[in-house]
Amino acid sequence: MTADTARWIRNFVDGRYVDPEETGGENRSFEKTDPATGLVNARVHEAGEALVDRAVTAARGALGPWARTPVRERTAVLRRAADLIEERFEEFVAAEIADTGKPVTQARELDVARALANFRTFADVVAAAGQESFLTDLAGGRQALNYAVRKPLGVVAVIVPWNLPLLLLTWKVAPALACGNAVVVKPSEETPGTATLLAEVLRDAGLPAGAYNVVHGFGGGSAGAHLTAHPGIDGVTFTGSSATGSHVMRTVAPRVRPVSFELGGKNAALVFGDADLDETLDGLTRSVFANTGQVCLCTERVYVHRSVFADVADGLAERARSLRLGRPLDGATTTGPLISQAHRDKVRGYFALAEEAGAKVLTGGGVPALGAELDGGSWIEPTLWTGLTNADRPVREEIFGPVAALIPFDTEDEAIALANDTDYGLAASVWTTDLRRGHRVAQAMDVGMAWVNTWFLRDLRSPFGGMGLSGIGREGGASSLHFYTEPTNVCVSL
Ligand code: NAD
Ligand code: 6OD
Repeated sequence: MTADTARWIRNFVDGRYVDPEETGGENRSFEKTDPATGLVNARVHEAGEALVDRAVTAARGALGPWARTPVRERTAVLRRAADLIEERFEEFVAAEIADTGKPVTQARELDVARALANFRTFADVVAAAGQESFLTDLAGGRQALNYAVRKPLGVVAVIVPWNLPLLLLTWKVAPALACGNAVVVKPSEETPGTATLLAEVLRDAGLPAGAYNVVHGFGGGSAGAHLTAHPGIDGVTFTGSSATGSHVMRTVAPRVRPVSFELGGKNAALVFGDADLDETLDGLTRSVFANTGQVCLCTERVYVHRSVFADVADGLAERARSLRLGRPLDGATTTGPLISQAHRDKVRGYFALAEEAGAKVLTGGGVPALGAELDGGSWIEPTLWTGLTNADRPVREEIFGPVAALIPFDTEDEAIALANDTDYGLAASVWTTDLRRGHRVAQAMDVGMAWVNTWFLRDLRSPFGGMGLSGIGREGGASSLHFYTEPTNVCVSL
């Protein structure tokens, strides 16, 4: 597809698409390329300050009526949205692939499947939510009744990244809407497609105009910055890098708006000598290489007990070599490209740093030649290193690619100290057949999520988020209800 024939992706404000011609002096657009080929496959209309303002104004207008809609009707809209995504499942899969180049099996089984689960789960969670109340004993035998009513937070700015675009968007939009908020979403400039399709689905599911708006563009100087600086937003839920999170926090600080931040990670796996080798290698293969390493939860540091170090290193390298890079629509493809050439340059920068630090490359370390149109894409080889330590930049900084450093340890205490020696605190996985050790070590991890003998196994009712540079707050189940609502405590003297 050439730039001239590429499809248009438009902004969606107040229940309808906005044509580029309607935005006068702000009529700017940018090209979207297919990461698998490097070819332009869409033109995206960029929202300027005036269009972002229209979106926030529309959301403010929708807020009152939507917040007053009974919970059973709001949750019915969410369930219809899930049904409509199911009906248009393959369209969502195609849009996600066009934006990311990810393998069709993953788009179906993870990305779009989780959008359904997000809507259905948060419909259930909000429908079942109760309120705390306390009977307070007063002097003289009297009592007071305290109870809290939860009100929607208001107009929520939802800003999301490119790695799991629909999954991460619906993870926030579903609870926000279920709680009665109106949202203005800003998808990543790399992945505008599924957020836009979702607008049609929510409209068709009966969501009032203005309750879900999409503004496209970049961060600084573009839609992202206009949205977070807008005085009409009541809070920001953001998923992305720690550096951008810090920037967004400074932007909203003067107006003291609440933020929920799901940020970067530098996650560790700890493999003990008693681990089930096959189960561990299968788990590590997923946790290091899933989505081409572009999941915030991916493992980039693997600490292995010295007694099994050689077996784990050899076994993981063999599995890495068996991953199949190729066309997204080929059902046998396991591994897609990185999101962009710029991101590949960043990952390759860490390949150079690892080499300078004396790393031994167990496998990978380069750019594959896949032939034909794929050679224009941003492909990278799954890569494993030994010979690095926690002092080296490739072991300290988030790379966000299909790479990991394997580092030996001798004792449990040493493994815990190595894993916790990081500025991040998102996730960890512990591999052992000694369940007492599994609990002990998992609890000692300074992270938001610690898995034992598994990875990225999710119950959407449980808290999700990170410590340190990995974020602020938690979402999921009751944690989402807390972020997307504000309580008013009522105290009645009885
Ligand atoms: P990013 O921070 O560059 O961008 C994220 C979003 O923020 C995009 O929509 C972008 O346009 C927008 N943005 C950028 N600058 C902005 C600004 N000044 N104001 C407002 N918005 C702005 O991140 P990315 O490269 O898209 O995604 C990768 C990062 O996201 C990695 O660090 C990864 O770990 C993190 N991530 C974290 C989680 C989690 O749950 N903790 C999940 C997925 C990704
Ligand atoms: O599973 C989730 O709910 C979630 N927020 C996953 C985040 C993955 C990061 O890339």
